[in-house]
Amino acid sequence: MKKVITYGTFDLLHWEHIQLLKKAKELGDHLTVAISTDEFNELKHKSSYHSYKNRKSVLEAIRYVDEVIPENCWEQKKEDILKNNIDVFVMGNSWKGEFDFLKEYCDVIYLNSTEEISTTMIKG
Ligand code: C2G
Repeated sequence: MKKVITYGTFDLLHWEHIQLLKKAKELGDHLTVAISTDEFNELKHKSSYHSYKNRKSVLEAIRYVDEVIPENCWEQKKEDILKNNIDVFVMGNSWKGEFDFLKEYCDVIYLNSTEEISTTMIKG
């Protein structure tokens, strides 16, 4: 079974998030999403409208998502990949190049998105 992982806050889910999750799932058979906890969001200087609990339940309702785990820190990716036997790490191209160090452990793919939408824009 080919396992894929991606990371993010996924607040106020919009169609570009869905596109990313759909394309990520198409790269394998199982998609794990590591969703930023409220505490980690503070570290990212990012406030989310919805709580971790609510953002997690929304993601779990999406057909492309097989498992949701917490993202507590920047440094957990290598351990997550090894512990969960991940084959492919995927992020939107807003992160292009940032996680190339993970190529030692799995494939690293940055997916194009028009980035037309941002949660901040939706919040208004
Ligand atoms: N994304 C996208 N298009 C958008 C907005 C976001 O493709 N219009 C992608 C981002 O590139 C990311 C994912 O959707 O891969 C989640 O985006 P956010 O929820 O904004 O998460 P982010 O703040 O990028 O946190 O350790 C990684 C971080 O947790 C990523």
